Amino acid sequence: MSDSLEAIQQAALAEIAGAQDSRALEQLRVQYLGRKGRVTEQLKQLGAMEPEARKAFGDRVNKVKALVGAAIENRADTLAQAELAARLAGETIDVTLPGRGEGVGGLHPLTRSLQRIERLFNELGFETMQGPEIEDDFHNFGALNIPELHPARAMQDTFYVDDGARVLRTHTSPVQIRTMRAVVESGAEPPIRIICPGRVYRCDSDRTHSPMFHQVEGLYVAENVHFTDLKYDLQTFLSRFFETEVKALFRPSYFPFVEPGADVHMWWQDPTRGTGRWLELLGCGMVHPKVFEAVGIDPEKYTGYAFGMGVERLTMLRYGVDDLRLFFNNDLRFLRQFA
Ligand code: 2U9
Repeated sequence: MSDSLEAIQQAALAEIAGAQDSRALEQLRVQYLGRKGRVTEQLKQLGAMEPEARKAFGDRVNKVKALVGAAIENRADTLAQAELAARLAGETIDVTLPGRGEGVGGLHPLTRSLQRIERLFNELGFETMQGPEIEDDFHNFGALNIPELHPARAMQDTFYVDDGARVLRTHTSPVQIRTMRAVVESGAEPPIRIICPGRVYRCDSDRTHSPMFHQVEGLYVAENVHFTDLKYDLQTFLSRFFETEVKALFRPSYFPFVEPGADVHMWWQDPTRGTGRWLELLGCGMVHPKVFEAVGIDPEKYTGYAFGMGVERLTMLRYGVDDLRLFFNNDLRFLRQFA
């Protein structure tokens, strides 16, 4: 065997034995047996040799090639076994370790509030109704006596979809419209006593406004429904919701879909300072005759009251939360306090 072939073989076997991973081994394979590898290069000498010598040298080169190839295969098996053993050792699970305990989830404060409001009204005889969050102009505006040029329709308040053909509902009132229409179309008559909880959308965002928030609206339609019924029912609800005898104030206000309309305030006593003030809670009023006409209910025969409240606002007051965005950040330190 020529000196350099012998040297190449020794070097190859030594390096292969020392290869630490399959990548290094692959590099050695290229370095020795590749098309331009050190063993392959030896074959170039064949051209300058006598036929006798050529055959003998060719045989030697091929033997070295086979030897180095076999050494690489061998080492590859060893490395693969070591790598597998290392992985298995790393993935061992100690099944005798104690468990970490089952984390128990809790309801979001808004969900709790929403369910609580709904339950309190169900107890007063209101049935829960729901409807779509994408609405058409008639159900969200037209039927509610919100005229074409009313500011509530302006771009800054309403999210339009389908090139303005439909809207994300700006209140849950379309559910009341749909319910009254369904009653009329079925040939039935009032009384109707419903509560409509759900998501609503307005193009508005700051410390006290979120582009998506929750409302609960209510509607009671029957013969001889009066403003006093509205006052009594809301007073009852508020005292139960805040778990104290709420002092309520009804102050005249304007909404296109009610007449008369009112804002409801409650007296808020500061226990530490001994002072107090009126806080606005919700809006309400007697259903506007035009709304009854739009759905086909006779306003001469029936009257009704309606009210609307923001669930976030009521929840903030009940729990003393001062930033609306806390409800939507999903910070567990905040949420866990309600679990
Ligand atoms: C029909 C007829 C009348 C629902 C009403 C309010 C007054 C009101 C606000 C409270 C806080 C909206 O979320 S908020 O910003 N709502 O003040 N809502 S009367 O009146 C209706 C609804 C449906 C058919």
